Amino acid sequence: MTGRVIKFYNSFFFVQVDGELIPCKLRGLLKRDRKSGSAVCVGDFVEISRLKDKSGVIESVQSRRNLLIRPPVANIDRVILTFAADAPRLHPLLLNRFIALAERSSIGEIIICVNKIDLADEKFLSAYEPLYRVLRVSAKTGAGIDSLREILSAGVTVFAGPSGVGKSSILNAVDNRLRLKVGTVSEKILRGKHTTRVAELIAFGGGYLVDTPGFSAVDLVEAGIDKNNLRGYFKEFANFAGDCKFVNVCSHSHEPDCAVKAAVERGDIQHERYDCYLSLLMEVR
Ligand SMILES: Nc1nc2c(ncn2[C@@H]2O[C@H](COP(=O)(O)OP(=O)(O)OP(=O)(O)O)[C@@H](O)[C@H]2O)c(=O)[nH]1
Ligand SMILES: [Mg+2]
Ligand SMILES: [Zn+2]
Repeated sequence: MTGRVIKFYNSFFFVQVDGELIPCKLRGLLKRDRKSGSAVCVGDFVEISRLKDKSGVIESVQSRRNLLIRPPVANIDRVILTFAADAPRLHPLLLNRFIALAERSSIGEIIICVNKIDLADEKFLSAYEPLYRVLRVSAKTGAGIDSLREILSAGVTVFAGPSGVGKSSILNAVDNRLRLKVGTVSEKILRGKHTTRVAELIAFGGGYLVDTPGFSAVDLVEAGIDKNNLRGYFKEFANFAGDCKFVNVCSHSHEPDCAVKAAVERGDIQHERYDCYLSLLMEVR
């Protein structure tokens, strides 16, 4: 039987086969390469066999269309990078770190969503609107939730972002039957307690929503980002990089006659994006 992994919980992969949710263990062969990455992820399509006790065994995993690295979710259609206008405040470097990671994961559609617009005015993201779709919402007042809901009606959508920004709250606002657990920011920060513990595919409309545990410290190197590929994840650089003197190898940092740097000086590439690029480049070097 073929099914889809909906969640991993209590050492079982829960595989959806037609209308049924089957708790499955891994075939020993698959288990072995688990430490080298995830042999099976939420979102994977898998072949399973049934045991007498109604549980199952995952025999093999179908090849993935894509894989979001943090949190690991396979075969997704869009990622909504979620932040808060305040509490916790949004910083450009964190935003660009998340964007680079999403670009690295080959996700078709990357959307930036700023929640808690009832708390503070959010201005700096308008500079990102030529690059990515930006949504401004409030789970509390319901502002922007209708247009968000429309985007979610098909495909698999993952909500990713720091703890406390309100990912679970937004999903509850989108569909009040979900009743996902929500925690206070002070609980999360003072006690280091993340409210959402596991990523889970939740059926919604014709697709799935994925609530994920928040995270902030993302190791880019661990995600396969290095000094040679990082520039490829700043997509607007590609419009200019062909004119660099050291075409294809220019890191757009110290080289002479760099067309990306020239574009930054002319204002054709946003300064903030470029500064974040340089910071992340230092980090992966
Ligand atoms: N003022 C305001 N507070 C909000 C809004 N959305 C969520 N909150 C609050 O923010 C806190 C965190 O919300 P959660 O939904 O648990 O955040 P999360 O991103 O799911 O956090 P993790 O599961 O730990 O990753 C809660 O106290 C919510 O009530 C909003 O739009 N406005
Ligand atoms: Mg949550
Ligand atoms: Zn260059």
